[in-house]
Amino acid sequence: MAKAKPVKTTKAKTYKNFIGGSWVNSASGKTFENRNPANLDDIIGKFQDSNEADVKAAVKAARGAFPAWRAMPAPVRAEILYKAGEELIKQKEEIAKTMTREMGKVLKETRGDVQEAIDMTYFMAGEGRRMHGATMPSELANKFNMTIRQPIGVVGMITPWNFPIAIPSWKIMPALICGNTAVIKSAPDTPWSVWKLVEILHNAGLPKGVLNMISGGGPEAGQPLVEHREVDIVSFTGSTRTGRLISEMCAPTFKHCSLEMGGKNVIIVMDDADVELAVEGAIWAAFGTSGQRCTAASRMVVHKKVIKDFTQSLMDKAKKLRVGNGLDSKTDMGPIINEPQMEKILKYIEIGHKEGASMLCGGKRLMGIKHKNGYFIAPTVFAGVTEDMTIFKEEIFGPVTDVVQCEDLEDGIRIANNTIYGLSASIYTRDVNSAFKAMRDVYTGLFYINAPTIGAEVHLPFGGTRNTGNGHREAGQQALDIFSEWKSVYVDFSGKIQKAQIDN
Ligand code: UN1
Repeated sequence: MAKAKPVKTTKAKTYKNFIGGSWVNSASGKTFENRNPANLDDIIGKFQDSNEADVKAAVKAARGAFPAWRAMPAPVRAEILYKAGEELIKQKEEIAKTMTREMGKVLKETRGDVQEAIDMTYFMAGEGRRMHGATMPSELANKFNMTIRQPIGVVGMITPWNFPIAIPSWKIMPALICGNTAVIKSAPDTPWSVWKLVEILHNAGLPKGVLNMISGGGPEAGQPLVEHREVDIVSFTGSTRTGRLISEMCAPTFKHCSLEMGGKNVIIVMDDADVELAVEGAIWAAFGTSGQRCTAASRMVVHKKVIKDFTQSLMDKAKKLRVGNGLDSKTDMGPIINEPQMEKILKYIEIGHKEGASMLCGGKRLMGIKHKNGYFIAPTVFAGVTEDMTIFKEEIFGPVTDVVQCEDLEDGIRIANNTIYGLSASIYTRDVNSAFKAMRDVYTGLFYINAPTIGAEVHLPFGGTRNTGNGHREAGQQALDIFSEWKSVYVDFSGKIQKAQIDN
């Protein structure tokens, strides 16, 4: 869980867990440090190193708060969300700056992260006055049928570091608007952003115990949260490996479990595409957030007729990206989140090399004066990548992308689908027929036409097929299906016994 071997220690504030409406220390009294991956001398704060005892206290608080929260009318619950949304708007710039210090991505992206949380908060607050069910005719006279949503109970949330406030909001806002209570465990690399969101919701008037927060590691705090018998739903975003373990832990008690996991996202570039537009999209999708997005484009599948131009331009533009501290307005790409992640990316680069792909640029850790105090990797482009290579198959989660040649549209679609994942895909083409064929036949949860693989909006469902997910969708009204259960209601106003399906 440690971020790095620190160089110096600056004075740091200690942040607490939030349980039952109070800010509290961890049961063990231990804390851990949260350092800036662009500058390891910069310490954001100390955070509680939570364990099972903290999980138990948090779940108990959430359970205790459930009956009253469930009974509160959804539009009244929504008022609290609206207030939180207003506060997020007020604090957007300050939150973005600290988030950049906390996890590295450039300021315009952390502003976007906060904006996404604002959008989600307002969108879900709106659901407080919608949350539609349906009314249906009955097969019997004088009988009325309808469906209503009901909250489930306590939600355990485990969130990642790459969208430190947006993704927690994807889980917290729909869970709360539906009438559930929750315990969120923040990612060890980004506890501040979650702390901030929780503080804002608390100040907006959330009743005690409705939302509880603990910080700490996966095995120490995440696992007891997933396994706690009073947790009814687990909502997780992170690696496919961890998601599989969580799914197994939830299975014995049929605990609901919503998983948002890895990707090996693809941009298909056809011979009739606006190649420069495709390159711009590729740069944004491959190197935005230093490639540390589940939706990052790590495979460029390019028609043989335009592959030369595309690759040349991609390489030229990747080389020009300015890598550095995300707070500097001249920086295009920030650092890698932590040392183990950086090592993992460098390992994949080495494997790409060994397996025979040609590295056109990047491929190494940056160690100059601007970089030596953080974890920076130069934007890396591999050409000549084939489908048998490890870098074609596995999620790297870093600033590394592959260029793969295709023969035609059918071949491009086939290569795009040759993956165990299915989060996001895109096609650049000017031919409407090609666009629609690819849209239909590429098996992913997100699909873009003439746009990169990133940029999902909060009112559309977000999630993926195959090993990316387990069938759920976050965001959009579809997120409500994770955090509520349907009840079918039959009202008989005939005053006599009526029997469905029985002949007389
Ligand atoms: C992620 O890729 O990890 O679609 C989340 C986007 C963002 C969310 C991405 N709205 O780019």
